[in-house]
This record gives sequence, C-alpha cells and structure tokens, in this order.
Amino acid sequence: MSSRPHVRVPASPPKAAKASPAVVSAARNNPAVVTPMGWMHTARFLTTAAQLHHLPAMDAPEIAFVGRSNAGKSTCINTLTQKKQLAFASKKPGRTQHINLFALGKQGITDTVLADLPGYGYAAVAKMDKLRWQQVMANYLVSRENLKGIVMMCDPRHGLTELDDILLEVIRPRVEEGLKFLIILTKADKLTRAEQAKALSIARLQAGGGEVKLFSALKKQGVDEVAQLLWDWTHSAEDAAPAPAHSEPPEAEPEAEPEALDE
Ligand SMILES: Nc1nc2c(ncn2[C@@H]2O[C@H](COP(=O)(O)OP(=O)(O)OP(=O)(O)O)[C@@H](O)[C@H]2O)c(=O)[nH]1
Ligand SMILES: [Mg+2]
Repeated sequence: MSSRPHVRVPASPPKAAKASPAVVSAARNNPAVVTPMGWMHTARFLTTAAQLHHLPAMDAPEIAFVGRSNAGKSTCINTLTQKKQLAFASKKPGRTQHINLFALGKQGITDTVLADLPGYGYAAVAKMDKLRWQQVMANYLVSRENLKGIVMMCDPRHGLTELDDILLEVIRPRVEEGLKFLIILTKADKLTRAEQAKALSIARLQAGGGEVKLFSALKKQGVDEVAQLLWDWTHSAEDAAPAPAHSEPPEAEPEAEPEALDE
C-alpha cells in the first residue's frame, strides 16, 4: 500500500482568492515580499542642490553615484528605478550639474536616498567651475552624515582615470570606517565577453577588495544584482547605521554662485 498521505493535489494551482485590504497591507509592510526591483521602482524626485549647504539633512541612508562625466550615472539610476526620465541623462557630457536626490521607500516613507552627482573630468567646463565642483564633491563625500555607500561608475573602455583615483583617495578613510563601495563598469554592451572579463579582473585589482559589477542599461545587464546589493547595504540589520562622517571637511566651500544651469 502506498504511504502517500490522502491529500488531493489539484492539477493546476487554485485561482488566487482576492486578499482582504488588511492582508494586502500586511504584505506591503512585510520586507520579505518587497523585492529590490520593486523597492527601486518606488523612486521619486526629492530635491536638487547646487551647493552643499542647500542639501537637506536626512536620516535615511544615502547612496551616491559618482564618476566621470558621461560615464552613465543618471542612466544607471533611471535603469535601476525603471523610470526613464527620473535623472537627467544626455549624450552631452556635463548634463548633471547639481546634486540631485531621489527617495526610495514604500508608501511614501523614505528609507533610502539616491544621490546623482555631477560628473567630473569634462574638458569643456571652465577651470573655476571645475575647481568649485571638485570642492563641493569632496566636501559632500567627506562630510555627508547619512552617506552609507558610494557607487563609482566607470566606462571600462577608459578604465579608472586619475580623477577617479583622486576620488578614491578622498573616500578611503570613510571606506575603512565601513562606508560601502561598489565600482560599476558601465556600457558593458560595448565590450565583447572576453573584454568584459578582462575589464572586470583589472577593476577588481584596482578596487582593492571592493565590489565590482558589469552593467549595461541597454541590455539590462547587472540590474538585478546592483539593486540587490544596494538593498543589502541599506536593509541588513548590522548595517542599519550610516558610516561615521569625518568631522572636518577639507576646506570651506567657495562663496561663488554656481554657473547658469540648464536642467
Ligand atoms: N550603450 C550604452 N550607452 C549608455 C549606457 N549608459 C549610458 N549610456 C549613454 O551614455 C551617455 C551618458 O549617460 P548619462 O547617464 O547622462 O551619463 P552621466 O554619467 O550621468 O553624465 P554627467 O551627468 O555628464 O556626469 C548617454 O548618451 C547614455 O545614453 C549603457 O549601458 N550602454
Ligand atoms: Mg548625469
């Protein structure tokens, strides 16, 4: 005789019963049923600031996207959040000239902030503006209290440049104190598989043990993986508190007004 229990298993799964509003609300609040991609899709514009002191102080952990101009930061944010025009992306380098903040979190509650930072290294920007932005950026990276992680975007066809190295030096003390760090190799669709593997191993050496991921907005490569990592950075219990900020920014912010911005 069969020892199988006498339970009738339906041939096809039963039609889902309509959940009561209480059940729906409980499911929404249950972190186990919120996927990293669903979480990313809650992104909405929060604010924009041309100078550091215009940025609101936030309690929620913040993740900054940094990298050379045209590396694909804004496009990456749009791809992760599945919102085509959330961050301004453009063929023309230097498109992002403010620090733009986006809020993530269900039901309008901000549990994480994404920061799209202006790119550096764009030759056509006037020298004074370049210096001003380098200063704003350095001050932001060193002193932003709720900064939890940095995503450095790098076009693997150019590799990490001198300016990327300078930025790595600026953030090194905070990374040593626990600030999360990821290098994203963008526009992976422009590389063959062999070139991707090579770029990955070179960047891993340069990242000194930090995470490196290939990404393509065009082919949607690496999207789930990056969303998962950013979720883990901001949702694991041990990492709940942001990394401590240095008490002293390197230098005071210049007084000069920003140049006219076209966003
Ligand atoms: N082929 C390809 N092109 C991409 C990808 N990501 C971005 N781009 C293109 O690269 C250009 C620059 O993208 P942005 O997202 O504006 O770059 P950014 O880093 O925000 O630039 P700044 O705001 O100047 O610092 C645009 O023409 C994008 O369409 C990608 O994954 N694949
Ligand atoms: Mg941009």
